[in-house]
Amino acid sequence: MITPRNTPAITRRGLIGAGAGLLVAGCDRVDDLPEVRDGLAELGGVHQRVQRLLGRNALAREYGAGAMSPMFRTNGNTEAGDPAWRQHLAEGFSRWALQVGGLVHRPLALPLSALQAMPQRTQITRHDCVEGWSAIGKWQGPRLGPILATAGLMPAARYAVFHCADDFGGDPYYESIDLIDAFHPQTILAWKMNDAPLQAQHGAPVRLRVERQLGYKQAKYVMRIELRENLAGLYGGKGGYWEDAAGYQWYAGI
Ligand SMILES: Nc1nc2c(c(=O)[nH]1)N[C@H]1C(S)=C(S)[C@@H](COP(=O)(O)O)O[C@H]1N2
Ligand SMILES: [Mo]
Repeated sequence: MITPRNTPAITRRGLIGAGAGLLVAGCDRVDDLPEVRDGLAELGGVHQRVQRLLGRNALAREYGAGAMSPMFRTNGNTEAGDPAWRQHLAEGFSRWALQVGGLVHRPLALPLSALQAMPQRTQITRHDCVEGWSAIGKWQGPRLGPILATAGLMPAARYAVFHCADDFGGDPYYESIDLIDAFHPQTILAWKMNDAPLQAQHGAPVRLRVERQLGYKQAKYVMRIELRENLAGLYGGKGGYWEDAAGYQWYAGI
Protein backbone atom coordinates (compact mmCIF):
# COMPACT_ATOMS: atom_id res chain seq x y z
CA MET A 1 0.00 0.00 0.00
CA ILE A 2 1.30 3.41 -0.89
CA THR A 3 1.49 5.98 1.85
CA PRO A 4 1.91 9.30 0.04
CA ARG A 5 3.75 10.85 2.96
CA ASN A 6 6.58 8.35 2.58
CA THR A 7 6.61 8.18 -1.17
CA PRO A 8 9.55 10.04 -2.65
CA ALA A 9 8.15 12.86 -4.74
CA ILE A 10 8.53 12.29 -8.43
CA THR A 11 8.81 15.79 -9.68
CA ARG A 12 8.97 17.35 -13.07
CA ARG A 13 12.36 18.77 -12.16
CA GLY A 14 13.54 15.40 -10.96
CA LEU A 15 12.51 13.81 -14.23
CA ILE A 16 14.14 16.54 -16.23
CA GLY A 17 17.30 15.91 -14.26
CA ALA A 18 17.15 12.20 -14.87
CA GLY A 19 16.23 12.58 -18.52
CA ALA A 20 18.78 15.18 -19.42
CA GLY A 21 21.52 13.83 -17.18
CA LEU A 22 21.89 17.21 -15.54
CA LEU A 23 22.32 18.12 -11.93
CA VAL A 24 19.40 20.50 -11.57
CA ALA A 25 18.81 20.90 -7.84
CA GLY A 26 17.87 24.51 -7.25
CA CYS A 27 18.57 25.50 -10.82
CA ASP A 28 15.70 27.31 -12.50
CA ARG A 29 17.45 28.21 -15.71
CA VAL A 30 17.59 24.64 -16.99
CA ASP A 31 13.94 24.98 -18.03
CA ASP A 32 14.94 27.65 -20.51
CA LEU A 33 17.18 25.30 -22.47
CA PRO A 34 15.39 24.38 -25.71
CA GLU A 35 16.43 20.73 -25.48
CA VAL A 36 14.96 20.52 -21.98
CA ARG A 37 11.77 22.23 -23.07
CA ASP A 38 11.41 19.86 -26.01
CA GLY A 39 11.89 16.94 -23.67
CA LEU A 40 9.18 18.27 -21.41
CA ALA A 41 6.34 17.24 -23.70
CA GLU A 42 7.59 13.66 -23.68
CA LEU A 43 8.13 13.70 -19.95
CA GLY A 44 4.57 14.96 -19.50
CA GLY A 45 3.43 11.57 -20.74
CA VAL A 46 5.71 9.87 -18.23
CA HIS A 47 4.23 11.98 -15.45
CA GLN A 48 0.74 10.96 -16.33
CA ARG A 49 1.64 7.29 -16.40
CA VAL A 50 3.35 7.66 -13.02
CA GLN A 51 0.31 9.47 -11.67
CA ARG A 52 -1.96 6.69 -12.89
CA LEU A 53 0.25 4.15 -11.12
CA LEU A 54 0.21 6.08 -7.86
CA GLY A 55 -3.52 6.70 -8.10
CA ARG A 56 -5.55 9.84 -8.57
CA ASN A 57 -6.00 10.22 -4.83
CA ALA A 58 -2.29 10.35 -4.00
CA LEU A 59 -1.21 13.61 -2.46
CA ALA A 60 0.97 16.22 -4.08
CA ARG A 61 4.20 16.76 -2.20
CA GLU A 62 3.98 19.27 0.62
CA TYR A 63 6.97 21.27 1.81
CA GLY A 64 8.18 22.92 4.98
CA ALA A 65 8.05 26.68 5.46
CA GLY A 66 11.77 26.92 4.71
CA ALA A 67 11.15 25.83 1.11
CA MET A 68 8.78 28.71 0.29
CA SER A 69 9.94 30.78 -2.66
CA PRO A 70 10.99 34.30 -1.66
CA MET A 71 9.21 35.54 -4.77
CA PHE A 72 6.11 34.01 -6.34
CA ARG A 73 5.73 35.48 -9.79
CA THR A 74 2.43 36.05 -11.52
CA ASN A 75 1.26 34.75 -14.84
CA GLY A 76 -1.65 35.51 -17.12
CA ASN A 77 -4.02 38.21 -15.98
CA THR A 78 -3.04 40.19 -12.90
CA GLU A 79 -6.46 41.77 -12.53
CA ALA A 80 -9.95 41.08 -13.80
CA GLY A 81 -12.01 43.21 -16.15
CA ASP A 82 -15.48 42.24 -14.97
CA PRO A 83 -17.06 45.47 -13.61
CA ALA A 84 -18.71 43.53 -10.77
CA TRP A 85 -15.30 42.16 -9.73
CA ARG A 86 -13.75 45.63 -9.88
CA GLN A 87 -16.50 46.94 -7.62
CA HIS A 88 -15.94 44.07 -5.20
CA LEU A 89 -12.19 44.75 -5.19
CA ALA A 90 -12.88 48.39 -4.29
CA GLU A 91 -15.13 47.18 -1.44
CA GLY A 92 -12.60 44.68 -0.12
CA PHE A 93 -14.88 41.85 -1.31
CA SER A 94 -17.19 42.53 1.64
CA ARG A 95 -20.32 42.02 -0.50
CA TRP A 96 -18.84 39.38 -2.84
CA ALA A 97 -20.25 35.86 -2.75
CA LEU A 98 -19.15 32.71 -4.51
CA GLN A 99 -21.99 31.21 -6.52
CA VAL A 100 -22.32 27.42 -6.67
CA GLY A 101 -24.90 26.20 -9.13
CA GLY A 102 -25.72 23.97 -12.05
CA LEU A 103 -26.42 20.31 -11.25
CA VAL A 104 -26.86 20.78 -7.51
CA HIS A 105 -29.90 20.41 -5.27
CA ARG A 106 -29.16 23.57 -3.25
CA PRO A 107 -27.47 26.42 -5.14
CA LEU A 108 -25.22 28.39 -2.79
CA ALA A 109 -24.06 31.98 -2.48
CA LEU A 110 -21.09 31.92 -0.10
CA PRO A 111 -19.68 35.22 1.14
CA LEU A 112 -15.94 35.39 1.67
CA SER A 113 -16.60 35.40 5.42
CA ALA A 114 -18.42 32.06 5.08
CA LEU A 115 -15.49 30.52 3.19
CA GLN A 116 -13.17 31.83 5.90
CA ALA A 117 -15.34 30.38 8.69
CA MET A 118 -15.29 26.83 7.27
CA PRO A 119 -12.66 24.29 8.35
CA GLN A 120 -9.44 25.35 6.66
CA ARG A 121 -6.66 23.46 4.96
CA THR A 122 -3.16 24.88 4.70
CA GLN A 123 -0.59 23.44 2.32
CA ILE A 124 2.83 24.43 1.05
CA THR A 125 3.12 23.13 -2.49
CA ARG A 126 4.96 23.72 -5.72
CA HIS A 127 3.18 25.46 -8.55
CA ASP A 128 4.43 24.37 -11.97
CA CYS A 129 3.60 26.57 -14.94
CA VAL A 130 3.55 24.91 -18.33
CA GLU A 131 5.81 27.72 -19.53
CA GLY A 132 8.65 26.31 -17.45
CA TRP A 133 8.78 28.10 -14.12
CA SER A 134 7.93 26.87 -10.66
CA ALA A 135 7.37 28.46 -7.26
CA ILE A 136 6.62 27.07 -3.83
CA GLY A 137 3.87 28.85 -1.93
CA LYS A 138 1.57 28.43 1.04
CA TRP A 139 -2.15 28.24 0.41
CA GLN A 140 -5.09 28.29 2.77
CA GLY A 141 -8.81 27.87 2.28
CA PRO A 142 -11.73 25.50 2.68
CA ARG A 143 -11.71 22.20 0.81
CA LEU A 144 -13.88 22.18 -2.28
CA GLY A 145 -15.36 18.72 -1.59
CA PRO A 146 -17.41 19.62 1.51
CA ILE A 147 -18.72 22.74 -0.26
CA LEU A 148 -19.99 20.63 -3.14
CA ALA A 149 -21.44 18.13 -0.67
CA THR A 150 -23.32 20.98 1.02
CA ALA A 151 -24.73 22.05 -2.33
CA GLY A 152 -25.78 18.44 -2.95
CA LEU A 153 -24.62 17.04 -6.28
CA MET A 154 -27.22 15.67 -8.61
CA PRO A 155 -26.36 12.20 -9.98
CA ALA A 156 -25.61 13.58 -13.44
CA ALA A 157 -22.91 16.01 -12.16
CA ARG A 158 -19.47 15.01 -13.45
CA TYR A 159 -17.45 18.21 -13.72
CA ALA A 160 -16.93 21.34 -11.66
CA VAL A 161 -16.42 24.40 -13.85
CA PHE A 162 -14.78 27.53 -12.46
CA HIS A 163 -16.00 30.74 -14.05
CA CYS A 164 -13.53 33.60 -13.57
CA ALA A 165 -13.89 37.38 -13.64
CA ASP A 166 -11.14 37.93 -16.21
CA ASP A 167 -10.83 37.38 -19.93
CA PHE A 168 -8.35 37.48 -22.79
CA GLY A 169 -9.62 39.64 -25.63
CA GLY A 170 -13.22 39.08 -24.57
CA ASP A 171 -12.92 35.31 -24.07
CA PRO A 172 -13.59 34.59 -20.38
CA TYR A 173 -11.07 32.55 -18.41
CA TYR A 174 -12.57 29.36 -17.11
CA GLU A 175 -11.35 25.96 -16.01
CA SER A 176 -12.82 22.61 -15.07
CA ILE A 177 -11.92 19.50 -13.11
CA ASP A 178 -13.61 16.15 -12.59
CA LEU A 179 -15.11 15.05 -9.30
CA ILE A 180 -12.07 12.95 -8.35
CA ASP A 181 -10.00 16.12 -8.25
CA ALA A 182 -12.89 18.15 -6.82
CA PHE A 183 -13.00 15.87 -3.76
CA HIS A 184 -9.22 15.38 -3.53
CA PRO A 185 -8.10 16.41 -0.01
CA GLN A 186 -5.69 19.06 -1.33
CA THR A 187 -8.22 20.73 -3.62
CA ILE A 188 -9.09 24.00 -1.91
CA LEU A 189 -10.53 27.41 -2.63
CA ALA A 190 -7.59 29.51 -1.48
CA TRP A 191 -8.32 32.98 -0.09
CA LYS A 192 -4.95 33.17 1.69
CA MET A 193 -1.50 32.92 0.16
CA ASN A 194 1.76 33.03 2.10
CA ASP A 195 -0.14 33.96 5.29
CA ALA A 196 -1.86 37.03 3.81
CA PRO A 197 -5.19 37.54 2.04
CA LEU A 198 -4.83 36.58 -1.62
CA GLN A 199 -3.56 39.60 -3.54
CA ALA A 200 -5.38 40.86 -6.62
CA GLN A 201 -2.61 39.73 -8.97
CA HIS A 202 -2.82 36.18 -7.64
CA GLY A 203 -6.60 35.94 -8.11
CA ALA A 204 -8.44 37.65 -5.25
CA PRO A 205 -10.71 36.96 -3.57
CA VAL A 206 -10.48 33.23 -4.20
CA ARG A 207 -8.59 30.89 -6.50
CA LEU A 208 -8.64 27.18 -7.07
CA ARG A 209 -5.70 25.06 -5.91
CA VAL A 210 -5.74 21.64 -7.52
CA GLU A 211 -2.25 20.62 -6.59
CA ARG A 212 -1.59 17.68 -8.86
CA GLN A 213 -2.13 19.66 -12.02
CA LEU A 214 -0.27 22.42 -13.85
CA GLY A 215 -0.56 26.15 -13.29
CA TYR A 216 -3.23 26.96 -15.84
CA LYS A 217 -5.71 24.76 -13.95
CA GLN A 218 -5.30 26.96 -10.83
CA ALA A 219 -8.14 29.31 -11.75
CA LYS A 220 -7.84 32.82 -10.30
CA TYR A 221 -10.75 35.28 -9.75
CA VAL A 222 -13.30 32.50 -9.28
CA MET A 223 -16.82 33.98 -9.23
CA ARG A 224 -19.00 30.94 -9.88
CA ILE A 225 -18.72 27.17 -9.77
CA GLU A 226 -21.00 25.31 -12.11
CA LEU A 227 -21.62 21.56 -11.87
CA ARG A 228 -22.10 20.02 -15.30
CA GLU A 229 -22.62 16.67 -16.91
CA ASN A 230 -20.25 17.48 -19.80
CA LEU A 231 -17.97 20.17 -21.10
CA ALA A 232 -19.25 20.21 -24.65
CA GLY A 233 -21.24 23.30 -25.46
CA LEU A 234 -19.36 25.47 -23.00
CA TYR A 235 -17.20 28.06 -24.81
CA GLY A 236 -14.81 26.07 -27.04
CA GLY A 237 -15.90 22.77 -25.49
CA LYS A 238 -12.43 21.70 -24.29
CA GLY A 239 -13.01 22.53 -20.63
CA GLY A 240 -10.77 25.54 -20.14
CA TYR A 241 -9.59 28.80 -21.62
CA TRP A 242 -6.13 27.49 -22.59
CA GLU A 243 -7.51 24.14 -23.66
CA ASP A 244 -9.76 25.99 -26.12
CA ALA A 245 -7.27 28.68 -27.16
CA ALA A 246 -4.04 26.72 -27.45
CA GLY A 247 -4.86 23.02 -27.25
CA TYR A 248 -3.41 22.57 -23.76
CA GLN A 249 -4.33 19.24 -22.23
CA TRP A 250 -7.50 19.22 -20.13
CA TYR A 251 -5.94 16.82 -17.65
CA ALA A 252 -2.70 18.59 -16.82
CA GLY A 253 -1.26 16.04 -14.40
CA ILE A 254 2.08 16.76 -12.81
N1 LIG B 1 -8.48 33.53 -14.05
C1 LIG B 1 -7.24 33.20 -14.40
N2 LIG B 1 -6.65 32.15 -13.81
C2 LIG B 1 -5.39 31.80 -14.14
C3 LIG B 1 -4.66 32.49 -15.14
C4 LIG B 1 -5.30 33.62 -15.73
O1 LIG B 1 -4.74 34.32 -16.59
N3 LIG B 1 -6.58 33.94 -15.34
N4 LIG B 1 -3.39 32.08 -15.49
C5 LIG B 1 -3.04 30.68 -15.15
C6 LIG B 1 -1.63 30.35 -15.27
S1 LIG B 1 -1.04 29.95 -16.81
C7 LIG B 1 -0.82 30.23 -14.18
S2 LIG B 1 0.78 29.65 -14.30
C8 LIG B 1 -1.28 30.64 -12.85
C9 LIG B 1 -0.44 31.79 -12.35
O2 LIG B 1 -0.83 32.12 -11.06
P1 LIG B 1 -0.12 33.35 -10.36
O3 LIG B 1 -0.37 34.57 -11.20
O4 LIG B 1 -0.71 33.45 -9.00
O5 LIG B 1 1.35 33.01 -10.31
O6 LIG B 1 -2.65 31.04 -12.83
C10 LIG B 1 -3.48 30.35 -13.74
N5 LIG B 1 -4.84 30.75 -13.50
MO1 LIG C 1 0.93 28.86 -16.42
